[in-house]
Amino acid sequence: MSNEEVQYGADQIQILEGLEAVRKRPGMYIGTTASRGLHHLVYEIVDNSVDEALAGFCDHIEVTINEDNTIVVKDNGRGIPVDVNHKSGLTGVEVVFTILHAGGKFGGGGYKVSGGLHGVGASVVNALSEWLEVQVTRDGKVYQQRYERGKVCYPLKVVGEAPSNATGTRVYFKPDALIFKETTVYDYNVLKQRLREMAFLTKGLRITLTDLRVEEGEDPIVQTFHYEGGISEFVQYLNKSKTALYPEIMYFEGNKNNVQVEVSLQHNDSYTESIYTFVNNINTPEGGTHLEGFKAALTKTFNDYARANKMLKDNEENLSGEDIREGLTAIISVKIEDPQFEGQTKQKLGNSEARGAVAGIVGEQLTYFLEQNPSVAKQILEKAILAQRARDAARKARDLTRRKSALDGFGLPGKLADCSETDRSKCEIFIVEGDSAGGSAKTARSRATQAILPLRGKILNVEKARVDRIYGNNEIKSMITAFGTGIHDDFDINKLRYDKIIIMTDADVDGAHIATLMLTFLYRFMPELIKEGHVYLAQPPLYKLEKNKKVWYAYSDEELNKILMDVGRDQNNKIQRYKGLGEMDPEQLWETTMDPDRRVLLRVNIDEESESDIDVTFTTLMGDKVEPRREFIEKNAKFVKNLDI
Ligand code: TTJ
Repeated sequence: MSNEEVQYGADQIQILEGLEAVRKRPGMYIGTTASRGLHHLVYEIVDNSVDEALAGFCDHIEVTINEDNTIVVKDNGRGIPVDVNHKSGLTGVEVVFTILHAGGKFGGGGYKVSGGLHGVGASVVNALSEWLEVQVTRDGKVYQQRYERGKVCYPLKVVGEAPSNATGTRVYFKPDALIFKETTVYDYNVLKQRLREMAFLTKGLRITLTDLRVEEGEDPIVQTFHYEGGISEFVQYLNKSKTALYPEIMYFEGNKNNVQVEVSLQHNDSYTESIYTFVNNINTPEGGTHLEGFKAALTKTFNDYARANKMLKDNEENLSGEDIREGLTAIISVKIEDPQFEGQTKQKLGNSEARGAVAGIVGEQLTYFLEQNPSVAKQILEKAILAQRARDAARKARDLTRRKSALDGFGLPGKLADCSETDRSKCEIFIVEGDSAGGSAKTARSRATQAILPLRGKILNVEKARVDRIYGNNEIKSMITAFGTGIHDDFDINKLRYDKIIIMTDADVDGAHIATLMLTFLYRFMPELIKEGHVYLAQPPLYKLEKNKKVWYAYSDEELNKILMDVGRDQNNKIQRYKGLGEMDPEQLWETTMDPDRRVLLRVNIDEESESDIDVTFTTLMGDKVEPRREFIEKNAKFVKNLDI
């Protein structure tokens, strides 16, 4: 055996040990072996092709999900080098797929994508695949190599001829079911989301996703993502369902401190801020230095412009960053050689050079843009000045409710009919739609433990209003003071004056809408009340049935039918359909909806899994003693709250 062969053998053992380590502790390399990790394999391979695109040698990547959940990733780049690297004695291809951390970086152009769990390389995918086949097309030939659970099956070999100008790389793999025990089934939408994002972030690149898992005879699902405008089109896409404040989408780019920076932005007429940040095409949900640089430059540039153009007078305060970012949609994308990730989940950029780079480029180019587009500048600043006034007004309104609640009791709203019981755990408050129903409820209630707060008409939709209107709204102010908990930073659940907050509305569409608006307010401003189970919906009946001096109430059509089956359908039945709470006299309201011994309440829950949906779990609460009078079917209903993504 020659010296060289011994050397080769020793390297082989090291390589196998490396990939074996990946198989032993896959979580260390891809985070999880659940569905997320399975999808991560695809991104890991695609990242290599994106690098080739960034280097300027590839403009099309095709990803295919085969019928058996194997994956093909194919690009039209230069092809992974096939010649033997003298140091390792291995072909470029074998280095890429068998040596840890040797992600496709062979000098020249592009940025190595690393940090977090990304950029761990194709060898990790290889190690975690039952088998993987790579084909490289270059120099008029097609080369191929196959691996099984990371082990080389045969040396790289020529398997065919190719047109002399064709080049590219194709990887075909099957995730190992021994590793991905939970699932080996790909979710089209998950891949779609990420591949679309990658296409937005790499302008000009075309990414095609094909799903072959369709019924026989049906066409495969094929989608192509291709954005010549890059992140400007990303901003346009995010603002699609909103009303833009001005038609222009700003785009700034440049290179500073070895950081490549791209920023795009446009305001819409909403009040929320949506900024998404990326480092080497990886999302950084916790932001970091690039985001800090962006915010600092935005705040300074707009204030400077406002002063220079007399939109802010000398004696007026600067606009806050928050005011300027009201309704802003923005994408910040930086590329950096050696990104440092910080924070709990390693999703926050730490490199300080990124702060200066983004601030410098945005500051310079935004200043120029505003000078060239004074009408856009004016619209943004007018919105920001309104936001500033709203924030001032909100602060004043909040101070007011704060002072009132400090007086405990004296500041209670005039319309509130409070209860006399001092033990809070026995108290409940009914929030009632309309003054007339409020009047009946006040007559019907048990004074000791039940308080009534009537609200007039529809309450404000807090999703669609600025803070000053929210805090200025009388119905909302009444609720805040009645509950006693304070709000926001002052919120203290221990000060809650009632154990149960019961929303009582008509059993019709309008009533349901009002209840939804109420829940939206509570969810946005006092989510703890819902999380701690203090919020309920009253259930007024839909029908009253009278027969031979006996009375039944039905809470649904099915229930009415059931009762009619029992008592018999004949002309002695007197059926009354309630259209609103106001149609019931106080006694009926008490019997059917308010009496703790007879009523049915629904408790409102928040599903921890998807906090964006408020789940209303239908639960019977039949008071403390009596056994349930009627059978109750447990149901779930959803008040879906569409949060901005
Ligand atoms: C590197 O520089 C020399 C010419 O080839 C460059 C290269 O490696 N390009 C390249 C790699 N293009 N595509 C890849 C690639 C594609 C897939 C699907 C998977 C992997 C691991 C790499």
